[in-house]
Amino acid sequence: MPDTSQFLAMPNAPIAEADVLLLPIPLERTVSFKPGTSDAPKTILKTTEQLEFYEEDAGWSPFKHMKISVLPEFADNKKETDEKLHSRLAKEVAALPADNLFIGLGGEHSLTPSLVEARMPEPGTVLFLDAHADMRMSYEGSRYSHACPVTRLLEQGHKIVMAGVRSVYEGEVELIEKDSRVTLFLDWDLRGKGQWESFLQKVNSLEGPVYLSIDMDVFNPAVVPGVGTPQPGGFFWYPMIELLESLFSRNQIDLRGVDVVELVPESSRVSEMTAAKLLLKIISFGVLLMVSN
Ligand SMILES: [Mn+2]
Repeated sequence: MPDTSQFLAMPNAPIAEADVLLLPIPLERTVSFKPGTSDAPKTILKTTEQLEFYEEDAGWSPFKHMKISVLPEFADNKKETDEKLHSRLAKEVAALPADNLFIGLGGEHSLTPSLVEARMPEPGTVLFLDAHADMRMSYEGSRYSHACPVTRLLEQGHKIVMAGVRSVYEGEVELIEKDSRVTLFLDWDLRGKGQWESFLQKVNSLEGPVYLSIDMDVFNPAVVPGVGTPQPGGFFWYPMIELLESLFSRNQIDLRGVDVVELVPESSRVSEMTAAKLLLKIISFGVLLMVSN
């Protein structure tokens, strides 16, 4: 029996009928600091049982109007090489219907390029929210490390808008400075006068195919203490909502997919509740965007 969870304890719709497809990906191969992200998809989905059906920011009950399907977990076959695993992930996601809101629930950040390859084969923009720049060529021997996804995304030909970054090494700074395809909003810079507004404006001016990747370590550790590689600073809850509203109110974008990665469940359960609620917001705003397009 494949291992299948539910969102808000609702029955899963048949894949072909679903407005929202959620794929749990409990991938954990290259985590470097705090382990446990392979437990995140199941724990976050279990936590969704505590959410309300009403979503107070958009002011509606999204599930009265849409169907969701939580897919069986993408299994990590430990005998498979990283390369084989990632190409199987891309292949399985590419085989899914495309006329829906797709959400990948990690698992470590190395899964993003495979999802983007499947959902956005032509050049587009990846909005990459992360405490780290994740731009190493390879890390601890693997090109498929959670420290490398941005490098893979650039190789695929995408533009990157990166925000919340507050931990970079010198080589990454040099790469960002010379690559005009990368726009960086350092976390500290977002605190400057008018900077947050210009970031929202950038998000609100995106056009064409767009993919959103949220590393939960973009949040301040007081909001989300449970992540693999925490960093002081970072986003609080309402700025994240504001950011999502800016992105999803933009009906010129063609949103190809979203992922939420790198959570590590912890004893206070605040981290998994924040991730569960973030998923509810993404689904609510994302379906409103699909309907308006
Ligand atoms: Mn990351």
